[in-house]
Amino acid sequence: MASRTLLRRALAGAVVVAAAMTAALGGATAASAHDSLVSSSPAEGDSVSSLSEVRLDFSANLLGADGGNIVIVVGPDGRHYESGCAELAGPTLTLPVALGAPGDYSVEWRAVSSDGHPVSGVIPFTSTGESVSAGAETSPCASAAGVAEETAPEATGGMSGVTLGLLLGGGVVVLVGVLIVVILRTRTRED
Ligand SMILES: [Cu+2]
Repeated sequence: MASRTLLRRALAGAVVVAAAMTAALGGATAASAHDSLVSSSPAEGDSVSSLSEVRLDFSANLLGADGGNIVIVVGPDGRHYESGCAELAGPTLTLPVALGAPGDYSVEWRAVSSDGHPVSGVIPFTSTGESVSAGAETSPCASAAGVAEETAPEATGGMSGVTLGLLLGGGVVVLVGVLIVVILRTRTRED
């Protein structure tokens, strides 16, 4: 009987820990209420015949951390068509641009949310206008040059290291719970 009580306690313990892990995961998701992009010019899928400035409007004032807010414009040839750095004014980022040959372009942005978290995205658009720039291999904006590549993958909402760690941790907890149950069952039989 004592073994059965132990077994029940172990099971109850495993369930409680598993529930706590689930709650932690749920909490991590709920806490990700960052500022979001409200509108942009150009907007996703827009076709423009001329463009001298990209404008991104967010749901709250962004943090103006040095180099934290980055916007670039990549052309059909993979070259940079921003002609400077993004400028922050409250909830709005603006970027001077000079586009090249007609084709598919994308605005790639990364911003520091008012809660300190980075948010990012990609806005594809099409240019039908005449080329006014040959573009550049790297961004003319020093703070954008180093991080241009990391803006795109984040936009798809990939699993963060923290989420992955919690999932792995949850798996280990479940495994330990199962082991405890198996050990206790074996002992019960021996009794
Ligand atoms: Cu956040």
